[in-house]
Amino acid sequence: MTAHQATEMQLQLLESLHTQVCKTKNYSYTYGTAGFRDKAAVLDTVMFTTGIIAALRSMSHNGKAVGVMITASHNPPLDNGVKIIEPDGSMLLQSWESHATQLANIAANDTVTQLIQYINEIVATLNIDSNVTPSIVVGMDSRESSPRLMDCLLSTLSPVFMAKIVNHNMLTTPQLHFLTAYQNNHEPSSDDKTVISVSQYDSKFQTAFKDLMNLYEIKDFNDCFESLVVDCANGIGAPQFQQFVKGLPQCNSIKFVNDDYTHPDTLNNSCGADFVKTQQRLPAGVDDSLLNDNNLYCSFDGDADRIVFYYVGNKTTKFHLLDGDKIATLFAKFLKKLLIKANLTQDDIRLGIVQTAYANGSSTTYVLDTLHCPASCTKTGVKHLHHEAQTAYDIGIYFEANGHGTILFSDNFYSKVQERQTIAIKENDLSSLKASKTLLAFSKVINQTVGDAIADLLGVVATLLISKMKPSQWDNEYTDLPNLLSKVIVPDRTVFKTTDQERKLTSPPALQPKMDLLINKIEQGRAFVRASGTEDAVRVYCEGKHADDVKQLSKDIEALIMSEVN
Ligand code: 16G
Ligand code: ZN
Repeated sequence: MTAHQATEMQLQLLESLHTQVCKTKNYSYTYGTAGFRDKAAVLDTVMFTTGIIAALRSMSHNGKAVGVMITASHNPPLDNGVKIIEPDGSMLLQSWESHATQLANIAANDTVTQLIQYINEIVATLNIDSNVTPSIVVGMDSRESSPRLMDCLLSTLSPVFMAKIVNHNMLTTPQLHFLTAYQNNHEPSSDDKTVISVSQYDSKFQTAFKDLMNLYEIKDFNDCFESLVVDCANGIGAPQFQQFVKGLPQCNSIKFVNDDYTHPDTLNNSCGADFVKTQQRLPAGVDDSLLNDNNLYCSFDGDADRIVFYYVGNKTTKFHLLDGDKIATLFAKFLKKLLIKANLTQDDIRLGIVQTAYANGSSTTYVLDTLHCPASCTKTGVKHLHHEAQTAYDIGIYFEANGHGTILFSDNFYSKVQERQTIAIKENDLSSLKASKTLLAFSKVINQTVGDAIADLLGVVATLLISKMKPSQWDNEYTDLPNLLSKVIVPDRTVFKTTDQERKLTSPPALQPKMDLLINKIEQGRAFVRASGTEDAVRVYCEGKHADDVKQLSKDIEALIMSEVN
């Protein structure tokens, strides 16, 4: 719809919907690191405008399906949020983030005429064909506010934009990323009655996992651990993964905790990936009956796009975290070995790891010096890591330390491995043949659209089982340097500006030189400060050889920040 083409009726409709739906006024919104996030109570206006932006984005892609997910991930139950997914399953193109921000702020602070004017501006500047019918795929997490916000989101799509809508209701964020891409790749013919649903996701990843297990004749987890205990953060990952594993006989021994998604007030409460990673301890619900040093444990976050693993040490209940850095290095070691077995060199297929400044220094040293793989560092936020993995490597393994990540395999990867497979068949080189087959089968277990707790879990379990590796062996590959993450509330976090992938502050100007003096005083010291993209605070990360030094460094930097901003 554009003003010059819209009928008078459509304009009136938009005006009355704007009045009905956008109750939050005089408010400032930002499309941040992972979309809009805020208290659910103020998100009606944002949902209304996100529907409009998603429709325009789909039209700009000539009607390809665009996804919209309502979730606030690991945030508390009363928060919510929304993000837009590109037709290929990746995150919204960065240049559109400012359109999303501006439209939300106009809807909250200006008149409907200005709103329509801005929509027209987007249409004109981006040369969008207003005759195209938009196609939108929507989903939401299990929060109490999600259905209400879904109504706000859908309010304009049918009446004003006549959009084609596929509503998947409750599902995980990565499932929606996958199904958005799936819908665009499987445009049904007119006589095809296939309904796109989560069952396509399930069967794709179940089949991939079964194929990989069959290649190694693996029937259960027994070689590596007794059971796998999955903490679902009381979120949507619980019913989705419970349904998923029904199709997998190898996964019979999985036990679930914190799977009460029907009580949204318990979401992320003392459980889930964020709790386990930041508190470095077991989540609620893992009681004595589940504590076993032969078990492997993992935690999803509220929308199941993050995962961390852990185990409890021998004879004590000492907690050992296997975070995103450990997952990335596990995958890198496994895949590198397979490449060598398949007679593929680093020149044929470039395997690399993408991390952020939060990666433990030991993990980076291990990647470079032990695995001899290249490592890149990007700014925080999945879109940055994803982009680097896609552009710099053929096997781009990207993970944030908090457990958010996946692996991207390039076209060159597929063609080179297939080539090697043909040669191995000709030469009857069974070891190389099996390695090539494993590489191809493993790539199918991974959700390449975005980090996915379910797919990453399958990848980790398969890697451990094939490598016959116990959780403690995985952990012992390298030892994390002691580290501390804290946050400081400041009057205005926007004055904190960084460079060098957020590893150095440029503003306030006096802070970095003062921090450097403190950092240089401790052994293997490293620290950085950055403004959070999701909370009104600045984050301080410190690491060093000795835990006491790290604690002191963290305190000193917090004090420096306070003296600088007050
Ligand atoms: C968002 C990001 C996550 C990042 C976190 C940092 C996505 C999908 N999620 O949750 O990757 O680690 O923000 O939060 O990009 P911060 O800016 O508050 O430290
Ligand atoms: Zn999440």
